[in-house]
Amino acid sequence: MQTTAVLSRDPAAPFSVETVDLDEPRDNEILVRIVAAGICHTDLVNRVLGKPDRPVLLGHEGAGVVESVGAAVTSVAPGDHVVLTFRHCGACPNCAAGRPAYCRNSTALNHFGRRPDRSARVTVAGLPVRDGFFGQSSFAGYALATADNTVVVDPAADLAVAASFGCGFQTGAGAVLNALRPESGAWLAIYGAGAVGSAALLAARTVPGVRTIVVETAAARRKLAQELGADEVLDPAEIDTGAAIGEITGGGATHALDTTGSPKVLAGAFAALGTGATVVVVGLGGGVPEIDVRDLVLSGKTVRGCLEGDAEPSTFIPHLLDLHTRGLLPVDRLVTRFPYTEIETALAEQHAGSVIKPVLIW
Ligand code: CXF
Ligand code: ZN
Repeated sequence: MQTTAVLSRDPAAPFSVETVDLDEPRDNEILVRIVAAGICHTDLVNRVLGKPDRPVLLGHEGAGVVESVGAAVTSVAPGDHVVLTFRHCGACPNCAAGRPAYCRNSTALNHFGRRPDRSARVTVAGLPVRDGFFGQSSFAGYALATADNTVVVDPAADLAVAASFGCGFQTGAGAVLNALRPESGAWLAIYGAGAVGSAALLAARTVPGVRTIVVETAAARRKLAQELGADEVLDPAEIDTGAAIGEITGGGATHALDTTGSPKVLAGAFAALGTGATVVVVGLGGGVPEIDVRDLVLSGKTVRGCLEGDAEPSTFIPHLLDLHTRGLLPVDRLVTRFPYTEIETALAEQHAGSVIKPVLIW
C-alpha cells in the first residue's frame, strides 16, 4: 500500500514528506494506522543513519489503530488501539528476567533497518528505505510492528498523549518508579526538565511525601516544572546547585535523575547526593564524568544507568495510562500537537524551549 511518510534523506537537511510503499504485513506483523507519533531526541540523532543516499524512516513513539494482523498474531486484533514501543526477543536471559529493555537481540530487532531476511518493509520510488526503527518507523501514515512491541490500550485514551509512553514518558516515569523507587521523605533531584525529566517529576508526584528539586537552564521549562509541582526549581547558570541542594535537603539528595547524559551534569548530580544515595542516568551523552572514588566509597553512593525506565511495557504503559486517566500523571501538559507536515516547525519550537514533547498527528 502507499502512505505518506516523513523521511530523513540527510541529517543536515529538513525532513521531507513523501509518498512511500509499505509492504503487506508478514505472518508475525501488525499493520497499524498511525494516529500520532511523538518526536524523541533519539529520532534526531539517528538521522545520520540516512546518510549518504538512503533515506531513513524514523519515529519510535507511534500510537494508532490496528488495521490488520498477520496469520500468526493472536494477541492483537484489527480495531485495537495501540501504543508502539521498543522490540524485544522475549527469549534471551534479560527478557526472561523481565528486563526487555536490555534484550540481547535489541540491536538486531530495533536498529537493523530491514527485516531479518533483509527485505525492506518500506520503499520509495522502488528503492529501499532504512525502516523498522524500534520495530515501527512510525513517522508515517501506516507502520508495521510486531506483537512484542505493540501494547493494546483503552480505546478511550487520547493517542496523542499516549504515544510518548512508548519511549520518553516511560523512560522518565520508569526511572523514578522502577529504578529509583523513592519513598516518603525522599528528596529527588531531577537534572533537565525536557520530556523525560518532566515525566519523571510527574511520576515522583504520585508517591506521597516525595519532594523534588528540578535543575534546568531554560526559563520556560523551569516555569512549567514549578506549575507541575516541583518543590524547588534551580537555574544552574545562576547558582551553585550542589550547595543549594545541600542546604535544601540538609545533607544532599536521597535520589537523583540525570536526563542530560552530560558528564559534567552527572558529576554535579553525584556530588550533590547524600549518604547512601543513588543517581540514575538515562541520557547517552557520552564522555567520562569526574567521580571522586573516595566520595563514592565513603558516602556509599551509587551511580547506575537505566534504559527505557527499566519498564516491562506491556504492563507499565497501561499502568501509566491509568494514572493519567485518574488525573494523577498529567503528561498531557507536556504534549504539543503538530500536523505531520509541520515537523520542522515542531523541531524549531522544541529547540526554542517553548515545546516539551512535540507529537505529530496523522
Ligand atoms: C534511547 C535512550 C538512551 C540510549 C539510546 C536509546 N532510547 C530511546 O530514545
Ligand atoms: Zn526515544
